[in-house]
Amino acid sequence: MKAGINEFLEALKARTPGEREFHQAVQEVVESVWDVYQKNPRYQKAKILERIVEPERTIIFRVPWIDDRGEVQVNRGFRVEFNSAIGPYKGGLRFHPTVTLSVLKFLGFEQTFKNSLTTLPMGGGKGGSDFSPKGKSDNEIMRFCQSFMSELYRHIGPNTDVPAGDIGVGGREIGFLFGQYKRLRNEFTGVLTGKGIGWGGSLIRPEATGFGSVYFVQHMLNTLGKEIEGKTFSVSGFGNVAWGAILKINELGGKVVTISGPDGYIYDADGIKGEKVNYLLELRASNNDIVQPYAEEFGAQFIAGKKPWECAVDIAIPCATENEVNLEDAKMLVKNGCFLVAETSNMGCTAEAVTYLTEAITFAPGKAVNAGGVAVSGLEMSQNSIRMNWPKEEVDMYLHRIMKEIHDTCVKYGKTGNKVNYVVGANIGGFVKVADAMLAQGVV
Ligand code: 2IT
Repeated sequence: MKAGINEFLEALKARTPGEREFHQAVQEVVESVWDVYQKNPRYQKAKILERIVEPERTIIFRVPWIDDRGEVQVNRGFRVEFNSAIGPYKGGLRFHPTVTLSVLKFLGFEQTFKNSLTTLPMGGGKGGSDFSPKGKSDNEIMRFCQSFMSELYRHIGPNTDVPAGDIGVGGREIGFLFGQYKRLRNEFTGVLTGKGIGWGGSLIRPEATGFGSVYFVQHMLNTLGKEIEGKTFSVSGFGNVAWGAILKINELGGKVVTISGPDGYIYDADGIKGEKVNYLLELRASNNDIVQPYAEEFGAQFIAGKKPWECAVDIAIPCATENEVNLEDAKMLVKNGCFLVAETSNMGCTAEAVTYLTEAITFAPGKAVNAGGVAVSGLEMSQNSIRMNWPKEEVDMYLHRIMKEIHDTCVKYGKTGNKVNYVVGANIGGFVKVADAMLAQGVV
């Protein structure tokens, strides 16, 4: 690592002790943009890097609620408003016991560059809570969402900060959150995305992250002279993102043989298709956070306590959570013939896995591959602003176009010889636009 980078990261770590996930996300970006930064004295003079790693605002609050037995529960709520240089803060809410300030700072930081890559005017933010939806009743989830929004509502707005879903926050939770916001503000506005179709949501938003990821894979394959038809995929996770990706892979003639949960993974040699894909939605709605019931329902294999990366496939699409692919997993994938990894979870691969995969095969990072989700959130905001609903063909057409533009940006900034370094391309492409906007707006 270059001495300057090391010095920068050491100073960051001293200022933000223990924020491991945040440090990991910053290190990847700083390593990618360092040379661009060194060549631009205006960036340096304006201390763009020092400013860009500091959230504009961080809100941490108590979320008290009453469970079904009448007992008081207390969780912690967060909203990290990271960067508003190119638009209102935009990014999801995560409800999961692993949520910490460090996790949300890494996510908000990533979101800033991801949103920049989408070409739409959205800044970066992320929020959530250490609340675990697992095993909770719908009423408990509603009471939690209402309490969470009773504080959050004063910090957000359609031109200020527009949250959406992430892990543990889907259509049901967005509904409860939106209802409480509307009640408190007495305003029906596009303050959240991922809304239901009948009340301001956008067609294709539920599918968008998965669809966008597969469109991105199509472009990656094109540059290699290959196509999706006939390829075998391993997918991790079983939520909304995995569901969308699996739908699109099937449509394009690929075969998906795995999904996974915290309990282990499913291997379905016949392919996860047809009614099996819709079953994923039932699994998620059950609030149990396990995939094993799939094996019982469809007679597939369940491998307890393991990750799907030990299976032989052509292409791997991690769709679950951060650091779900480590160096050992990455080596196993490559050894078994995998030639492309499209990271669809945010920071789904450890730093070592990213370095290894980038050298060994073709790898693209989450902030490029999974940007279709937030891109369609941006389109939902546009539709809300003009009080219109676009047909699904139109939304899908924009999504296609945006994923192609993100791929083009990665190629523009990341191509050396005949190989594309998608990590470098995405980081520089996302960074330059935000940095230039910060420069133009002065020291704020
Ligand atoms: O990580 C992400 O991009 C999301 N969870 C979606 C964010 C959004 O605002 O739609």
